[in-house]
Amino acid sequence: MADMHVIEGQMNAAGLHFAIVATRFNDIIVDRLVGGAVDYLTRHGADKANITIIRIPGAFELPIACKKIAEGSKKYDGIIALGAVIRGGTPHFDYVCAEAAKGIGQVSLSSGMPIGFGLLTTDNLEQAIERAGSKGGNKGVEAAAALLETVRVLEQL
Ligand code: INI
Repeated sequence: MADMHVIEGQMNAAGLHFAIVATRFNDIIVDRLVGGAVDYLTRHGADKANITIIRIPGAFELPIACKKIAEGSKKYDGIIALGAVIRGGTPHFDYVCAEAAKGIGQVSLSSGMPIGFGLLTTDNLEQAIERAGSKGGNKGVEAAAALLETVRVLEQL
């Protein structure tokens, strides 16, 4: 039997341009996600000069910022969307999470721009801390890794 043809992404960020969109809301957590994403990209060959960090108010604003970046110019090969929504006592959490996740997905599909989804949605601050560089890993690193792999796969399709 002939060998299968397998397409997969090389984890090499050299020469690529990235936009990291990060919320100011819960910045104590989000700054750790940003640090993780930048660290991952540079350790995989990205030039720091090719990484742009864009700060926005909260997770609800992630889709519109991603849309503007994706459609506004051809400056970037991919976007990493970072934020943290932490459940409070009201349904506000559910609306913000749903709009952010749905909106980012829509922007990615309609624009064709790959977006790494690094939005923490947790019940409390402790769970967020766990996923921002402690025992649960770092969601910013995961989003950067997924984005890089996706960029490298899409360029072969
Ligand atoms: N934005 C977040 O990024 N995280 C949150 O936990 C959060 N909570 O809990 O309210 C939050 N709200 C702000 C929202 O994203 C918008 O910035 C705001 O509603 C103005 O549009």
